[in-house]
Amino acid sequence: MQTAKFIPYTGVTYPPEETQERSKEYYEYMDRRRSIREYSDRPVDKKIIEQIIMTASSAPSGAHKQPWTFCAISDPAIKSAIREAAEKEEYESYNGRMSEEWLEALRPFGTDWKKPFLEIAPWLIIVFKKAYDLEEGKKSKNYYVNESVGIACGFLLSAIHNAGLVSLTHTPSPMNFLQKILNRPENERAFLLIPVGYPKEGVQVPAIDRKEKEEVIVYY
Ligand code: IYR
Repeated sequence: MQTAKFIPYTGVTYPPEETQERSKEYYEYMDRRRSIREYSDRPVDKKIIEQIIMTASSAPSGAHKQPWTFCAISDPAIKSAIREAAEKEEYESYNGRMSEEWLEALRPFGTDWKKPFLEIAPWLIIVFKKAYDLEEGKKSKNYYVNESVGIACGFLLSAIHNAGLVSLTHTPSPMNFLQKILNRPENERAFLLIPVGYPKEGVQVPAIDRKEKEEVIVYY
């Protein structure tokens, strides 16, 4: 049986004014993040990707199981294989699998089945969730897997934005081709595909607003 062992907390606290200022600045900084669908082919150093991923992996998780694997892909041949397979699925989705209501909801974003960013972005990070761990053939259960991996992806997106890079939360559907192309073990399921890089020069983004505080916060 394991026993609990505790160490001192090393996080920082700030005086109230500085707390006000920091929370405001962080909000304003994060509010400038946008999903980007057109990328430059400008390279991004592997060390940067590693630091971003380790930020994601610092996220809280059920029973601290960290039930995730981040596959970081820069190999052009693998990116091409992913693009080909993703576009095949997306073509089917846009031409019959998605409902008219869904297609209508996506119209403001101008998306279609073509996904050139999968080859152009210097990195694709594919996040896999692990419903259970597999070590030396032995299964052990993970907890709150979707919540944990979702939070880690949030950390990932904010780390990418903080580094001055851009990303997209892409969900080709179904995503099982990723498990095959990347030869992932049976306990891993693709969760999100996130291209990372610099935006294409002059890129435009959909003109959308975010909800006002009154629409998203209820105080009691
Ligand atoms: N997976 C498709 C469709 C799509 C679905 C949602 I919900 C979006 O917010 C955006 C796109 C695609 O990536 O085009």
